[in-house]
Amino acid sequence: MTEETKAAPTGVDKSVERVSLDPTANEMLDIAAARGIETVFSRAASMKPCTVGAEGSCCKLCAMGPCRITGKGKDEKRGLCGATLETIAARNIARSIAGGAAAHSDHGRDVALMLKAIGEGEIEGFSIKDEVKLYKVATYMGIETDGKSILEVARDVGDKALQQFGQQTGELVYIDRAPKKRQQLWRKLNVVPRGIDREIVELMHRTTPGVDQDYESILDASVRAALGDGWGGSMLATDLQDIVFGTPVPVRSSANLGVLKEDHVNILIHGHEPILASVILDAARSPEMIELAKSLGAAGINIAGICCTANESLMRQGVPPAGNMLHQELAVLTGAVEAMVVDVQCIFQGLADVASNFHTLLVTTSPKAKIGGSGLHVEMDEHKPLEAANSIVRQAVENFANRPTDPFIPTAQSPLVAGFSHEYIRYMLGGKMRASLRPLNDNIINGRIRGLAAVVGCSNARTPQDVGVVHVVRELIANNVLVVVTGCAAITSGKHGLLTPETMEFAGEGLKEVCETVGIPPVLHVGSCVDNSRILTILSDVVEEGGLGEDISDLPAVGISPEWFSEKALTIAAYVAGSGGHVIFGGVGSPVAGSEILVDYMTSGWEERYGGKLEFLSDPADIVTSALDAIDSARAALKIDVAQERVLFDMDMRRELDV
Ligand code: MSK
Repeated sequence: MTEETKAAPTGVDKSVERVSLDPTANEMLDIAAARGIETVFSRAASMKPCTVGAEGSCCKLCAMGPCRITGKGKDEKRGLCGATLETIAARNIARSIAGGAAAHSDHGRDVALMLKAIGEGEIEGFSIKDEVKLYKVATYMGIETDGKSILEVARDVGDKALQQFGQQTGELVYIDRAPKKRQQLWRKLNVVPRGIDREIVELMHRTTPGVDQDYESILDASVRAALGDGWGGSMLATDLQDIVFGTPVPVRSSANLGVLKEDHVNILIHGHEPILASVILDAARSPEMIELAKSLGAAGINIAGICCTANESLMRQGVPPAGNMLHQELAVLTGAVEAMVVDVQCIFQGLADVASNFHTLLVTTSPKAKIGGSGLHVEMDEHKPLEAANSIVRQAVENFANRPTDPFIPTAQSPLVAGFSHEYIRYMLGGKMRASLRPLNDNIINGRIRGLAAVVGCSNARTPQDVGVVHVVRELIANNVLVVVTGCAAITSGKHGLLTPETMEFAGEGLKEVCETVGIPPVLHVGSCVDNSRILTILSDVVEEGGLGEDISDLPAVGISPEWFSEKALTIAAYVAGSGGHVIFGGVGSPVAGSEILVDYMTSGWEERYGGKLEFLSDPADIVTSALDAIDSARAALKIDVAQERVLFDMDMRRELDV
């Protein structure tokens, strides 16, 4: 935290005290408790999760159940149809993976539809922001560009992208972007995705009662659907968003609730798709709206973000994130938010209840995501999005007059640098003419950088907010591991001051030297949830650069989600493990913990099959130990292992993490 927080109001409910590493969150929960407003945090304190469901041992797929397989001798027990515990647990996680893949990929589909419509001149106010990337993607897709206008190329790229969703046979085009050895393995194992939608639908079919009853087969199909997301839906979302909204380059901003402004109309944008952020920003910057705001006594209009809409708009327009997923209700509790405008994913239904205690307008905008209640639904016509945005911003501005006289905006905010797209990382390391990852590979080989870690994913009200992410990131950089962050973990890192060049002070000597030379922070913000695909691209590029093996599974690299909550996180885990990555999840434990057979298969079984694995470790210290062990084993196998001391936290660092 860079600034002192204001004294919080009194009326602290001890049951929700210190549920976050972020003092700002605890302050806002004091307000909720004092006013008797329920939040996700207070519900987490009063409602216990179902332990049978949590470990994947409950089958509710048919009307003979639900069948709960628990207790002594559970491995011998069966559901009414005879389903074994491992089949039940495999079906449960498979359906979560299908759900996550559907969410990311449907997001990608909407961007493809948008690009095609831009190419056909059907969307007002949008053009192609990154022409270089448009041509690069056209090349990936084998699209002829000679003699075509930019808009015609955009139309054809949009079309080809849309085909990837409905394709029934063959291979997704982006599979070719994986290391050659990985592609061969996928073909041998018959897990190359044929079409993005096809794999998701087939996974739902397989897991309906009476179809696939072999846990290995169910999990192979899960990996296939997840690969269709990682190397398909999500990768397309990332690429096409860069084409339309611009490929991110480093940008300065600030994170936490202190970015809200007492004398401004505050509009929060929340969800996942950058189109919402883009048009709301355009509307809010129009002289007409600013004039209206001033005429009503505000100094201006302030836009801030929550969740991945925050990441998308932060990276491209410098919009400050007000917080990660668990901050959505806390932001409304300030009483200083005129409108919370949402699109899709990670939006709590409870937001409507919290907002009803204040003047805040909760505005849904997607036909796929309505909340009901007292909220407002202003559907964004994809062909005329600015019309809806103008209407929303106008209503938000007019709502300024209804703001309570006693809003409480904490002052805490931390400066940050975000926007390290994989293109920018290459440029940063090699310059415009020789953009390359060579310096990165060389410094991994010489041991200055011990390895790479992607710290990604959510926050979860069942575990203290931010503790896992902050602990893991700080310990890894102290041990010379270069960290990239996405999603809510990126916002968490930003809130806690880990996304600035000054973070070097916590880095090990080798990593610090590299960061000083290149001029980068040791923790790089690379984007939103769908931008985990950028991490796949970076890993493939590192392999291709040479000197660190022939496949992603050879790299001294790990993927970690210390505080996951969403099924989308499980999909990411499955596509990273299926791509050869060692994945570690923290927080709430394994969703297949009920079946030892499945736990073993997704660790050692997957390691044997894919060279990657998924393990669940709830203690952040264990996560760090496992991550460093995985990195060191990979270094030893590559014969680049130089003995390195494990750096332990000093007392000050530990005290800061002590919750
Ligand atoms: S928003 S999926 S809580 S990262 Fe992408 Fe955050 Fe997880 Fe949603």
